[in-house]
Amino acid sequence: MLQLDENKTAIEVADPDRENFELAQEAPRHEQARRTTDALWLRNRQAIAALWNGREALVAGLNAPQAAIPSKYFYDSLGSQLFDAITRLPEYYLTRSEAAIFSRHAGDIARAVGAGRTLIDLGAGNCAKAASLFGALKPAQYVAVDVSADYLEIALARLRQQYPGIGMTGLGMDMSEGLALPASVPDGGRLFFYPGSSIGNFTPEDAAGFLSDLRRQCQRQGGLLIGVDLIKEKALLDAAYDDALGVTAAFNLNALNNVNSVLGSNFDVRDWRHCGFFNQTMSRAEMHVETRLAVDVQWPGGARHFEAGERIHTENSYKYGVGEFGELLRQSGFRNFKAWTDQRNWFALFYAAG
Ligand code: AVI
Repeated sequence: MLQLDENKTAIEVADPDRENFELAQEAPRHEQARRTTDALWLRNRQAIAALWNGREALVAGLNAPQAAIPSKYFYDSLGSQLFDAITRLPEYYLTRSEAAIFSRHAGDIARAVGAGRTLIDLGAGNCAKAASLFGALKPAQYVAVDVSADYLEIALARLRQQYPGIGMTGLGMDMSEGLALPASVPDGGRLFFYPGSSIGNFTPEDAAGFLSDLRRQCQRQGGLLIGVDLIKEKALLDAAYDDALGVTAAFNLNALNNVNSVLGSNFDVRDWRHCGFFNQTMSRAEMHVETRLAVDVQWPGGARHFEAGERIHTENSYKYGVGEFGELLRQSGFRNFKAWTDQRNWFALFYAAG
């Protein structure tokens, strides 16, 4: 088990083999980069199709005794913008804590990772986080993956102008269906980037499955840079998932609008309220939508009655200890890792060599 010294914000478990990171200068950047808008829109249609094909699972979730909506339904175009706003809220410390780690330990992180990688940004959103690391990490290529491809395209259009030397590809993809990278993504020197503690949105069992999949896809000289939110005082976590302005509430309730457009259902958002809190027993922040009154919701081929006060579970966000997450990485097949934390020990960034 790892111990974190309060005054020490970096933990080294084992140094990655430095020679392994002499990489990819050989990668023919421009040939390997696919940057056409057409390709992106094709994949966008695939991502929309994935949500569409997920309708069966969505209906099963709505009909379950404890109703649930998969959290991928947060991220339509409006949902992605609301999430962006969440990251700027005073209560939502995660993004700022992670940024503080990057700026404090940039040199150390860059040395661990090595230059010339294919940076594969999982859940890229507005691509700002990865772009802020281009200077330090010096990737040869950037592959942005997100379920909301239209949002991605806007961000990539701007980045291509700013960084003409980095080949850029956008993939509109639903990663909850597994990560199938196209052949245009080189298999050597992959650096998977999974910031923001998105791994917390998987159950620990599913997280182990996802991490094992990434480990397999690392292949030659690959690695994973991943952000993880740490267990902390309940009041801080309650506020982070139920902010004073109600932005998280809008983000959560917007899932009902997205479900309406995918399923043709008739949820009336005004009938529902947001619930967000930290469940200490399960070590996870939970989000639910709760009916203000008894409602009947219909969709083509189905319907469900909800009693007043009934909830639909929309998200879990698991919180870990540093040692506990290190163990998960190890179980998932990563050989060794390094971890850095912010000064308050609220958040950790891990680099795991494949
Ligand atoms: C994307 N994910 C890491 C966020 C989280 O904190 O679990 C989503 C979120 N849910 C509510 N606020 C933010």
